[in-house]
Amino acid sequence: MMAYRTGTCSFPFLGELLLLCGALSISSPSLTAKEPEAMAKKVQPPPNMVWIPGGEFTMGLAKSCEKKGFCGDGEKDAPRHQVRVDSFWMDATEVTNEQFSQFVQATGYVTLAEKALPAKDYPDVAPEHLVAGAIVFAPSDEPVGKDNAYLWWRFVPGASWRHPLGPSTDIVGKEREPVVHIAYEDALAYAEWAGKRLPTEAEWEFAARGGLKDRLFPWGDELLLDGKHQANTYQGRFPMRNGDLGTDGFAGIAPVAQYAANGYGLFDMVGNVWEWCADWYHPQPDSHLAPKGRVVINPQGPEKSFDPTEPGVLKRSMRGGSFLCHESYCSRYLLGSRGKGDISAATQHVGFRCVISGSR
Ligand SMILES: [Ca+2]
Repeated sequence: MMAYRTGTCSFPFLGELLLLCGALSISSPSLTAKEPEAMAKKVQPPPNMVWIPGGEFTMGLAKSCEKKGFCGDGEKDAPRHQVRVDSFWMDATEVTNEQFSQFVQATGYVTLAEKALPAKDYPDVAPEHLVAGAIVFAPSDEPVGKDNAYLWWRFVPGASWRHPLGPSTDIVGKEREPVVHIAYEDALAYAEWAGKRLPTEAEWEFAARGGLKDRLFPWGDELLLDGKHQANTYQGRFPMRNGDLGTDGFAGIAPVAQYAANGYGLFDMVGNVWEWCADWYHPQPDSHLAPKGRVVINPQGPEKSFDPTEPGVLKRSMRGGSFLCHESYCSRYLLGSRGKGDISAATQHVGFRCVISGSR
């Protein structure tokens, strides 16, 4: 992720509080005649969410990535281990512009990208990077190496979820596209308002697998199924101007739910936009380590952020890859592979979805 707008502040982890807000559990020692009816109302599925039955699974990249040469840069920080997660509800789709607009209209919330950063809090950041704005994909006019993402990203003043590519752009007609330019605290704020929380990495991966075991994608081990794309990624010359051929049906971001859902009814767990998870990022999180043969139960991530490539930047994990994932560059759309994001960065290919703990 980019280093723009990188701060030193941290943001409170609201997961535990939100767990309480979102719980649908029922307990009543003495039932009356009216209570069964009330209980029936309580266990109605939350709108636009699907039930993820908890269970045990192998977390991490499936070994089949080795045979296919897909492992790429995702393998080294996605070690395989056994994990068990409790059941939960999950948004069927990424949070859309329409949904985020409802949140903003109800609360007056202003996202991080819409606010200029105070110079006194960021003495090491150049003044031109303290203005309100966000990080936008900037295709190259010439072929470039794939080892320096700064070559195809740029900070655009005035870019935000309302203006994804800059001040002259808007989201009219894009109500069903996932909201983007969402910093981690923005995702938390939405989740709290909605009575939800962000998923842990373990929950996210368990859900993304859709009930299948040891696969590279929610639908199997091949990118295409019966010759057809199953997710919005990138085909063509990356990251060239007009290089995105859109063979999968979309050049750029797609509206949500344009491809088949996985086994749990979740859409777009691969591609389209990255999704924030609640865990701090660490390449080898202690919370996921267990003696061989033991199962890690409901891991919550490490206590601290640590990215060896940018050790001073606070980062949270993110999952799923985006519309910019290309086989020559990014293998992190594979199930089990991991992403990471500066919590204070708002970027064009990052969004989120929420979960609710509880029962049904
Ligand atoms: Ca595409």
